[in-house]
Amino acid sequence: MSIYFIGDIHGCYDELCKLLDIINYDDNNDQLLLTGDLIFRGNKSLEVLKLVYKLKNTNIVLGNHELNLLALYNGILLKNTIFSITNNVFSSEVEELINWLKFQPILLINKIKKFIVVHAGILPFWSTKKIIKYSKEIEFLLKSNYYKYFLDFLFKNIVNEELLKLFTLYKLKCIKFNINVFTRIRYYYNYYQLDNKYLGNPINKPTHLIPWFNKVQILNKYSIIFGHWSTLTSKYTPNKIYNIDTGCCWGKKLTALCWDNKKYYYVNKN
Ligand SMILES: [Mn+2]
Repeated sequence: MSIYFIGDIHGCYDELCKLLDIINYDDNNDQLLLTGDLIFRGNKSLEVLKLVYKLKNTNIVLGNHELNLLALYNGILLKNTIFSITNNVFSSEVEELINWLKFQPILLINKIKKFIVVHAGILPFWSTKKIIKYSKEIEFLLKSNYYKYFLDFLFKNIVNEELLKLFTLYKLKCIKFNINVFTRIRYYYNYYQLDNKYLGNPINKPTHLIPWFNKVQILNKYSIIFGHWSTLTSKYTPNKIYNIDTGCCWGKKLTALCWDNKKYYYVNKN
């Protein structure tokens, strides 16, 4: 039995199949963990979702593009407001997939193998306990009957009274900040404000920006496997920080990491 991670697939279904072939993935014995952003940009998003949905020993964490899909499906975002959306995600089969997606976690933690999987990142001072608590709050809202209201708040800042029965406005704002950290962070500045402009490597970064993975406290206990940052090169990340988004949808490659021997496998974009 082996554990494999695969980075951001973004609708690159053919490359995913090839990669599963190369690692000889056995759904009965191995485990596959995906860093989120399975969809959009590439043109086979629906095929990717259907495949992952049917694999039984596979777990994903939600990325910003899965949240976009949930918002699109609920009419909170409009199709033409998302530049990366492609053709065929909205077929008749999608309802079942949406219901499955909203039950997927923001974070995976393996306390025995000592790793955490998240789409984008965490903040350096967050303890294991906090990370679990913050992710559970988000997962609770996504699974709940109030999930459309939560998406309204997330994408449009609309506060429904029903939400305020669950959390105070201040708490809701904290939850929104946390979900943005888990699914979108690359750099922060000034008391942990998230930057969404600079995508490059730390070597050329504007001086006020700090990459999220600098001085992460829980690295003394856990490794972190993440995606979301296809322009980040591994020589700029500390030990135990594994970025496995290698920009397949941008014409580069799709990456798998085998946890047992830390070996990487690649498939170039077709
Ligand atoms: Mn992403």
